[in-house]
Amino acid sequence: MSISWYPGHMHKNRKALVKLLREVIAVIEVLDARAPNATANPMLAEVCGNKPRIKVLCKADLANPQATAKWQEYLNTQPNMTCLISEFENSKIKGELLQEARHVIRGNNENKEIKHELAIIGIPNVGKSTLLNKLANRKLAKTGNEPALTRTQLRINLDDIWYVIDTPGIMWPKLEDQEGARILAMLGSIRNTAYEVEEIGWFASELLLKCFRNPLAERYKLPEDVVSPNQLLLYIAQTRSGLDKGGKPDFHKASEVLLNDIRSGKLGPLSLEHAPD
Ligand SMILES: Nc1nc2c(ncn2[C@@H]2O[C@H](COP(=O)(O)OP(=O)(O)OP(=O)(O)O)[C@@H](O)[C@H]2O)c(=O)[nH]1
Ligand SMILES: [Mg+2]
Repeated sequence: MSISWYPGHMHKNRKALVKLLREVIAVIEVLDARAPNATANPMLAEVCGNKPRIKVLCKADLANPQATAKWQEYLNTQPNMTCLISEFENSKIKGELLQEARHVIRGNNENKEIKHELAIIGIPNVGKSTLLNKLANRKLAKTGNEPALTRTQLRINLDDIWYVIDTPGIMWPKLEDQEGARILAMLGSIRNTAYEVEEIGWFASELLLKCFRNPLAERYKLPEDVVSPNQLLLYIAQTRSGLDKGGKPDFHKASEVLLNDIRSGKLGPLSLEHAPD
């Protein structure tokens, strides 16, 4: 099944974003540190035009630190762009972001009379609202592990000069790269009505067996003869998620167990993409 997810509210939110971006001095583009390429919305480059972009690799605590550092190094070489890293339990991102934002306006003379706005943008469920709360030092925006939770823009002032706006996550109309789309589904950035859970469970099983065998084996106490996606999901069904009403292994539930474990970091740090050399 081909994955596609661009509901009407995202089209509306895209229009609102275009309007907002006319006002802001820079954009903070949030990416998932585990897959900075797949979680980058290609439509945003066009929407942002020449606005300075500060990319923030969020959920870095769920990724491999060396791989994330390489992504940061790579993204910092791109024109008109700076890259920062954010982890759940680490609040240094606030100081770093404001330092970067001041750097952006330095050429325009930081005028105490002018208010400067920064928009937090990105695809759903990458950590935009969590970042806003970190910048505000309190929970002002609703957060949660489900895509498209934020439905309207939320503007807050950090001090007399700086304003930050949280925006709803937006996708783009056609997901040309279906491999990337499966990664997005696996990480929870796409609503589960837009894909077959078992298909993504199978995709995740194949990828983990190939590239992350050790954490997988440790989490599920996996016997060595479990080598295929079918065997892995069957094993999870037998040992964890149980049987369906007909007494057969429930592959749907097994897929959900695996996907929830990936999303919440129970398999340890997973970097699914590597920065170009
Ligand atoms: N481990 C970890 N989890 C995070 C981090 N940032 C966000 N999360 C979790 O990821 C989930 C999504 O976070 P949100 O901030 O709601 O994501 P969002 O980008 O605002 O999502 P939408 O509003 O749907 O577009 C929540 O369960 C957060 O607790 C992080 O740095 N590390
Ligand atoms: Mg949000």
